[in-house]
Amino acid sequence: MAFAGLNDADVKAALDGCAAADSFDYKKFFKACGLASKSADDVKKAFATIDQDNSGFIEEEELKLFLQNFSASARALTDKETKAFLAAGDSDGDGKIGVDGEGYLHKLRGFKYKKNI
Ligand SMILES: [Ca+2]
Repeated sequence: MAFAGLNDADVKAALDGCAAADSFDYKKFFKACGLASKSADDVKKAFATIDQDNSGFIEEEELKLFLQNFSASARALTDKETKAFLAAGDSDGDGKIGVDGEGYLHKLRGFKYKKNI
């Protein structure tokens, strides 16, 4: 089974969609791979895997290798992509992402987030 219980074909499609440098868009990617419609618990588990040093936060270096959690042969994100991705999920401006990935879910789901999960 693919990363975070996602469908292999969906993950492949999501990765294919951002194969070119600087084409990564987290909203597009989360939707394409199915992570956007997973429960908060599943997303939390997925982000816990990305937090490779178990610091409780996803730091820039970990985020840069985000795609490789989905496929070992995937590319690293460019600096530009990493910074944009980081800024999107960094709700308090401390330069890192909370390990639950909630910042992204809030943006993807808007106000429905709390009601639906
Ligand atoms: Ca970490």
